[in-house]
Order: sequence, then structure tokens, then C-alpha cells
Amino acid sequence: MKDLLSVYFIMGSNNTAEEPLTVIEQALKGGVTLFQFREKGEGALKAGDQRAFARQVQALCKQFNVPFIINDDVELALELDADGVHIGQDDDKAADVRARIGEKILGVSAHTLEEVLKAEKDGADYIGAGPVYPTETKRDTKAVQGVSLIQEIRRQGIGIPVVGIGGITVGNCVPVIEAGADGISVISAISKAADPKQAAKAFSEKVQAAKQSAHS
Ligand code: TZP
Ligand code: IFP
Ligand code: MG
Repeated sequence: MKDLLSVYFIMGSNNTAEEPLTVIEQALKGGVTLFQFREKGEGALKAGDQRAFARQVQALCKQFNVPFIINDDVELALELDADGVHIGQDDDKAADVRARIGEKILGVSAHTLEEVLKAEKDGADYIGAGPVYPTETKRDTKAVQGVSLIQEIRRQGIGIPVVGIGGITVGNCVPVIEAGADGISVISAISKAADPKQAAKAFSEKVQAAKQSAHS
């Protein structure tokens, strides 16, 4: 799991001005290690259009051998036989989701140590901690927390895999790994990059190098 989290790219059709499948394909070519389908917010696809798009993205991820995770929607994840589900604190309860998805990957967003411990107990495979930095992409985030929760998780000796999320760029990703994260999760730094393949490659290089020196 920790290897898969290195460069975790999240995207929906409304996170880019370009052709979404092309952007995702370029990102996969650049070295994304895990993908999350997050079709949410203004201009997001609904119902059948969303399902059809999800299937296309899933097929693309399969070509690159990158696991395909679905945000929030357990039903859709089961229908498509996705590789996993990511849920927030306001979504279905982690223990219930674990029971429904069996061995699939389960990710949970957490903002406090208490939420981390609960998610771990409920069967989460990894934690999304953030927002690390200010973000324009998600409007209803909790307060920016820097790397404090990530550091706290490691200081307490909690071993669950963790990614930092929120406002992460190639220029500010290294401190997230140094704080103890197993990877970084990004939307706009790849989806809105002039060259998504190059952006993914730059993340990959930075994160691999930082993981080797920080976690050795
Ligand atoms: N959850 C916390 S911050 C965030 C989500 C989904 C958005 C991250 O997007 P970006 O563009 O990488 O800041
Ligand atoms: N964290 C993550 C992840 N995904 C989300 N959709 C979110 C927080 C709100 F990066 F997967 F951990
Ligand atoms: Mg959610």
C-alpha cells in the first residue's frame, strides 16, 4: 500500500479545461501510482454519463496497471468492480463500507488523531490527511493543518499508510514526505498542469527521492 500511495492522482471531468481522458492518460504515462475517480462539484457528470466516463477511466487505469479508486460512491465501486473506495467523515461509516467491499482498498479522510485511530480500527487501508496547504479545488475543507497531523501520527508510532492532500505542488511536496507521509495526493497540480505527464513525472522523481532519504 505504501508504494501505491507515492503519487496519488485524483480527478473528475470538471478539474480540467482539456479533454479529461487525455489528461488522465498523460498523468498515467508520467508515473501516477494510484488513481481516484472524484466526479463532484460544479459541472460534474451525473448518473449514466458519470458511469460511462468512470468505465472509460477505469479501462485506462487498467492499461497502466494503476489501481482505480472511487470517491464516496460505494454502489458505483461495487457495480464497476473498482479496486477501492475513498470516503470522508461525512460519508458512509468506514466499518460498514469495509463490510460491503470486502478486500477492496478502503481510504478514509481524517483531520484529527482520533479520526485516524477510528478509521484504522474500522479497517481503513490508508488515511488522507489534510488540507496540508490552502486549496482552491475543494470549497468545504476543514482548516489548513500543514503537516501537523502527519507528524503526530508518526510521533505516536501509528503505522497506517498516509497521504497528504490539499494544495500540494511539485514545489512543496517534499516536506509532506519528510513529515512521515507515504505519498502525496493531488488534483490541480496535475489536472491543470500545462503538461500533466511532465507534472506527474516531476512528482514521481521528487517523492521517490524524498521517501528514500526520509524513511531510510
Ligand atoms: N480533500 C482535501 S483537499 C482536496 C480534497 C479532495 C482537494 C485537493 O485538490 P488540490 O487541487 O490538489 O489542492
Ligand atoms: N483525501 C483523499 C486521499 N481523497 C479525498 N477525496 C479526500 C481526502 C477528500 F488522497 F485519497 F487520501
Ligand atoms: Mg466524501
